[in-house]
Amino acid sequence: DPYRNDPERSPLLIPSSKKPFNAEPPQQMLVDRFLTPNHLFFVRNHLPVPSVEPKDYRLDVSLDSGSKSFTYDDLKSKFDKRSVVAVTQCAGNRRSEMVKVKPVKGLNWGSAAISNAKWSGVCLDDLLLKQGVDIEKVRGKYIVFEGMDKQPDDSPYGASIPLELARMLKRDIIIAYEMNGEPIPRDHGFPIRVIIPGVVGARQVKWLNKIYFSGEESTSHWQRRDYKGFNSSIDWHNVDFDSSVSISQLPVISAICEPEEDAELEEGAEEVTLRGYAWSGGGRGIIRVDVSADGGKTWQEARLKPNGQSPYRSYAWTLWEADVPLPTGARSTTLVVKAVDISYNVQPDSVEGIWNLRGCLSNAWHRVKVNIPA
Ligand code: MTE
Ligand code: MO
Repeated sequence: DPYRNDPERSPLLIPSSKKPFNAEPPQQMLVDRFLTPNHLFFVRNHLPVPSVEPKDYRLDVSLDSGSKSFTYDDLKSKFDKRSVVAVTQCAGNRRSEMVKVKPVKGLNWGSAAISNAKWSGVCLDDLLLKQGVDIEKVRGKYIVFEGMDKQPDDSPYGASIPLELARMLKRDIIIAYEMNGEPIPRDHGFPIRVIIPGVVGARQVKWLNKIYFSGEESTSHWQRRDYKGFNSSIDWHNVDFDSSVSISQLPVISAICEPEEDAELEEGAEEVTLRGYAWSGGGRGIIRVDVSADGGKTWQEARLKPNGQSPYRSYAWTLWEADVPLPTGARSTTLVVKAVDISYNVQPDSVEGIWNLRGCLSNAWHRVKVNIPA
């Protein structure tokens, strides 16, 4: 069993697959805290979790000028420590809603394949500068990251982002050795992972051991044959993965985490309290969250809990709450949420129009049906 050395996990996590291990926390617990506790942070593994002894660890950074290896101690002691609070979200978050329209290939994620943590480590820029390299001048089109987890044919998990994007994010890309002030747990990339804030989870390579520049994207399955979007008429017979752009910065999303689908509210309840998250990729902060208790006919604004970041460089999520009056006499109703980011991007109203064969980017208005016993 290649998974026999996987770490122990919190019994609170709800698995969507066990080998490889994939799991999300209970959604109500997800929004109890601004920083998701490490043991509740959602897990997305494609392969067995590598066991790495810190003393044996090396990060190889290859450049035109030659390559250099950094030990775990080098990374922790030879550089300034930088932190960023950022969301990690799987492109498949909320996929289960897409499945209801038409089947898709992928793990059946609910609304909790997303978490928010404070990551600390070395700024990518500093790592390169140490080797005398200015990211503004480096040649190549992509920066490629490789992990230590391997497929049966020995090829590692890998991902890349355009150099242009790395330049834009510059000091915000972190080669992380800490998650919420602790060494990164094994499931989340011990000892080192890259954090690329505002960008899809798939590029935040865990168990990172190689960085290099290239004229082309990472050749990994996950870069070339997965994590791309398509229109809803594309199916597995006519899909051409090469024709679509890799997902990087994610669109605006929100979800109601409480109450949950099919919840029984209090007898004769006249009001309901909603709690949830909102977030957008590319550092775009959330400026408004609208909620409805009548299926989207009428709306009110939720109370936002400020995340402490600039709206133009907002990588953390925004938690929100709202007390909403329920339609009088109704025995059931649909609660809805939709968020607006600083670019005034909004969420699509229905999932039908954004359906895609991999079930990625499921960010339609989030609807939750609840019952109100008389
Ligand atoms: N890195 C490696 N090496 N192997 C992986 O399977 N999964 C990716 C990414 N980095 C993955 C990886 C995907 S698809 C996501 S969504 C995030 O890690 C999930 O990070 P988490 O497990 O810390 O929540
Ligand atoms: Mo993912």
